[in-house]
Amino acid sequence: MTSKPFINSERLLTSISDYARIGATPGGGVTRLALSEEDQQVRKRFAADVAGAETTLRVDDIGNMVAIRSGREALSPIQIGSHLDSVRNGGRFDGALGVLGGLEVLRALADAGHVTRHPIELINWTNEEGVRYEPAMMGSGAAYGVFERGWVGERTDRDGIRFGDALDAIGYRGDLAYRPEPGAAYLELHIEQGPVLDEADVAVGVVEGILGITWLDVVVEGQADHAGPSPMSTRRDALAAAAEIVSMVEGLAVEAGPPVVGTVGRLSPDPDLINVVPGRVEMSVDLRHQTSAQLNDLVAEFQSRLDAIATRRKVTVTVDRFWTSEATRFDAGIVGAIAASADVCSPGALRLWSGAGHDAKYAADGGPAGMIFVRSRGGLSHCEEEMSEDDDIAAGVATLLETVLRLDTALSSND
Ligand code: HGY
Ligand code: MN
Ligand code: MN
Repeated sequence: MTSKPFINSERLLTSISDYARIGATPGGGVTRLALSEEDQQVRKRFAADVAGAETTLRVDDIGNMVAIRSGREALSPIQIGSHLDSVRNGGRFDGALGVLGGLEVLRALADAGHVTRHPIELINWTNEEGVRYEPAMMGSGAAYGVFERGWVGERTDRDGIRFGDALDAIGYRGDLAYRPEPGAAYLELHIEQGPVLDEADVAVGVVEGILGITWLDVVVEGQADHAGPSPMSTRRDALAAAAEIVSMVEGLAVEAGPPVVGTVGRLSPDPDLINVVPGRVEMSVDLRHQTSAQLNDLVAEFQSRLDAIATRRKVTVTVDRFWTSEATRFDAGIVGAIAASADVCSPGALRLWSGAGHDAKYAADGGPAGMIFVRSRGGLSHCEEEMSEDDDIAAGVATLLETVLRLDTALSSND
C-alpha cells in the first residue's frame, strides 16, 4: 500500500548540517575544492547515503556520481542534479542543497513505497565550481560533450597537479560508459545566491534561465624595475595598468546596468616584491549578460577599452577568452511544472533568471531542464555568511518532490 510521499524536513536539515562538517571552515562555511581530500570525503558520505535509498551508484570517467532508482517502466530517467564541491571558504548550501534535496526526494519515495514510472537519477557533478580546475561545470560539460575528456584530464591547478592525477588520487575515476545521458527531464534545486527573492520576501523561485557567462585570462606585460631610482614618468608598471583594468571592468558593468556583472576575482603580480615595480600581471575577468549577443558586444567593448589602457601605459596585454557558457532559457514545460508545484508548496513563488552558472545549463543543452531557487538571506553566496532558512529549504525540497511526481505522471510514455 503506497502513500503520497512527503519530505522529512528534520532528516533533510540533519543531512545538510552533517555534510557541512566535511571541509568545515571556522566561519561556518565549507572548503571542498574539486578532487581534494574533502571532496573525497563528501563523495564517500554521498555514496553511503544513496546506498541506503534503494539506488545503484555509478561513477563515470570524470567522477560524476549517478545514483539510479529503478522505475516501473522502461522510460528515460527524471534526473536531479547539483554538486558537492565548493569554492574556498564558500557556503554550506551552494550545490549541497540540490544534491541533498534530491537525496531527500529519494528517501521520501522509499518511505512511501512509491515507485515512479520513470527511473530517477540523482547526480553529483564533478567540479561544478571550476575554481581549482578552471573552467566551471566541467563534469556536466564533459558528460554532455562540451569538454573533451583528454583536455579535462590535462587541466592543472595552481600547484601544477593534473585533473586526471587528482581524480585518480581520490579514487573516483569511473567508467566512460556510466556518463549520464540526457533524460526525460533534469531538475536542479539551488540557492539563489543573489538578493532578488530576499528583497521580494519570497521563499522559492522558478528559474526561467541562466545568464551568458564568459571567463577571460588577461596577461599584462610591462617592465620590472627598481622601486627607488625608476622615475614615475618612464615606468611601465604592469600592476598599475592592471588596477586600471579592474576599475574599467567594474565601470563597464555599472554603465551597462543589471543584470550585467563584471568581476576580476584572480590577480597575480610578478615578481610580487615590495621594492620591485611589477613587470607582469596575470588576471581573470568574468563577464555575464542576458544574451550571448549582448555578452559578445560587452567583450568587444572590454577589448577596446583594454587596448586604450595598454597604449597609454605602454604595456602589452594578451587576452585568452577560454570559456563561455551561452545564455540559456529553460524548457517552458519544465518551468511550467515547477511553477505549478511551487503554487502548491510555496505560493507566491517568483520567476527570475540566474546570474550564477549551474550544471543545469549543460543539462538544458541536452534535454528539457529547469531549476528551483531557494531564498538566500542577505543575497550572499560564495562566502561563509551564505544562509538559507529551514522553512525556505523545506519549501524548496517539497517543490522539487512535487515537480518530480508531477512530471512522472505528465511526461508522455515515449519521452
Ligand atoms: O561561477 C558560477 O557562477 C558558479 O558558481 N560556478
Ligand atoms: Mn552552485
Ligand atoms: Mn558556486
